[in-house]
Amino acid sequence: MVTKTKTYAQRAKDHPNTAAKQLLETIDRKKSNLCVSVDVTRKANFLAIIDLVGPFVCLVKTHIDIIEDFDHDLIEQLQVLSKKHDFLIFEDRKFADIGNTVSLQYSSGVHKIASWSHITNAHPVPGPSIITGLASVGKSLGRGLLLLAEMSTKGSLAVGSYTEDAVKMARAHKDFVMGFIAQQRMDGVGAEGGSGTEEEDFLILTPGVGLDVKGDGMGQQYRTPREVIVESGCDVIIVGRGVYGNPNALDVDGVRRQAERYMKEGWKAYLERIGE
Ligand code: 6AU
Repeated sequence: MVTKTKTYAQRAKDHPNTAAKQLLETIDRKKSNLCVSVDVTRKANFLAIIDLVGPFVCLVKTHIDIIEDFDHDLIEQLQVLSKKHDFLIFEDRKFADIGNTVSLQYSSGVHKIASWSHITNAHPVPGPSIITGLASVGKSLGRGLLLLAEMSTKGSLAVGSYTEDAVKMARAHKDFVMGFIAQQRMDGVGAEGGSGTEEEDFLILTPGVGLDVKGDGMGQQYRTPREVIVESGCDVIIVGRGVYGNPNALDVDGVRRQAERYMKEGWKAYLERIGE
């Protein structure tokens, strides 16, 4: 697997997808393949956690629709933090509807996701029209889309031919699809003759990462950064509760310490993968 052993910097150099290139460059610059998922419901907590983890991440992942006191100022402050700490923003919207509906959900409503989120994701379940619908809004803005080819949860239905078809859909829309939410590299998956496709470089962003526990009692399954980056060849580790802990009793030093810990583990695993 050629891509697996290339450095992030080498992959950034010629990457045709704007958002993928930006993310690879950020990873290389900050020596961090950590994305922190900030799944909290209050604006103050949300911004406080992002300011704490900012120095350690390449990407901040949001679920903007869970924030109870959302307002436009939150987006402005998020963008200020993105510049201050040099990270990209990924709204984990998991679009899953017809092209027309997702284009409206992406561009409009209260959240206007496309205007501030560099990266978003979608379930491939509606077929290729979900990509073209989202691309009609995001492509000219230089945004990138991740398809959910697999999920981290126990009993996920996104396996086998579903995953293969997701990869084929992405291959047909490489200008906008930058990669996958998945549990392993997708090189060669669904390719004719089973061969790897050297000219493609999809980024694999992987949730379900934790160092201290194996699950959350609600279907989530955790693997270590080493399992994800070295053994499965993924590119970015996505960590939520493992970093911020209990949002109602925020431990400021603890959040910083955990972010640094996951960043170091993720980078150590990457160096092992590329043979350094
Ligand atoms: O580390 P956690 O378990 O606290 O949070 C994991 C985050 C959550 C999920 O909505 C998301 O990752 N996620 C996704 C994404 C990123 O699309 C897919 C998946 O298969 N599993 C998963 O946990 O915000």
